[in-house]
Amino acid sequence: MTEVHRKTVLLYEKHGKVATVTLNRPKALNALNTGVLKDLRDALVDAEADADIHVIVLTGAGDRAFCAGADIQELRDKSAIEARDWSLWVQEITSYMERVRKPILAKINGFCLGGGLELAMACDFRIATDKSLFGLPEVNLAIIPGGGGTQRLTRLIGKTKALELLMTGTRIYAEEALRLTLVNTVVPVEALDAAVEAVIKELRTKSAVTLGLLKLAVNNGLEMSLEQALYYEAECFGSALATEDSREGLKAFLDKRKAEFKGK
Ligand code: DAK
Repeated sequence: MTEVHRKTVLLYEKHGKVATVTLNRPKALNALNTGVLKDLRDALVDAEADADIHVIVLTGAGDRAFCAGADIQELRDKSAIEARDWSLWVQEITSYMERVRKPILAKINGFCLGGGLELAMACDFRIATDKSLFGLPEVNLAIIPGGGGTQRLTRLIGKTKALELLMTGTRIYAEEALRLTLVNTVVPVEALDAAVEAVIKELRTKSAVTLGLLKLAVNNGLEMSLEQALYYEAECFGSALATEDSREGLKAFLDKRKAEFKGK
């Protein structure tokens, strides 16, 4: 069954085990304003709470952009205090994306710039068309990324290239983004749906609860010392072993049959 919630600036659909969230301002290249970000947060909260949803896909409407960044008009009109409060609120959304206990796939076709790339970097997979363009061009506006861009880009591709992209504001094509391990997969536009489906199909064979634990172990562990992170991994391992699904997975292996997971 497909459930569609139509909102002006964001589309939120559930089909089978997949929730698709579409940034829906194609005329403004899906630029992020407060309305989009509020609806995005609501959609993610709903998808996380819905036990039927296994995977979340985040994408942009139209064929030109995933998202061209924060809405420059809205940014320009903010006072210093409004900008600080907005900043904290936006950072909370991207951090929440990393805590959502379900895989989030960014499906990218076209511009993926500024705040758009910041959203994509908070996702767990980035699957892009070969015509997609990536960058953090904030320096050209005499501002800096404020939605996690300076930190997540550095963690994903390393300091040398991160500083180059941040300081020059250069846009790179998907193939270069792939080389830098900024994205997982690059395909021609006509193969994008199939590439996303292939990842979803693979993830659906896994236990949802295990995927959630893996995501927490990686994302939270990255912020700890190695010693703390290893301890945290052991705690997550303990939680994984306590699930019904792990009992089923281990037993199915010994029974030489395919496991059937329930996400519990
Ligand atoms: N905001 C608002 N409108 C945008 C936009 C944006 N970021 N990007 C494009 N648009 C609008 C254009 O104004 C234009 O609207 P109309 O003139 O038709 O009404 C329409 O989208 C089509 O764009 P163009 O006519 O410019 O199309 P082109 O093909 O010529 O160029 C482009 C495409 C992507 C190269 C160009 O639009 C462009 O350079 N856009 C701006 C890209 C950019 O600089 N992005 C970074 C924005 S700053 C923070 C969190 C996040 C951020 C900051 C703080 N905190 C939590 C504190 C993030 C900041 C940013 O993202």
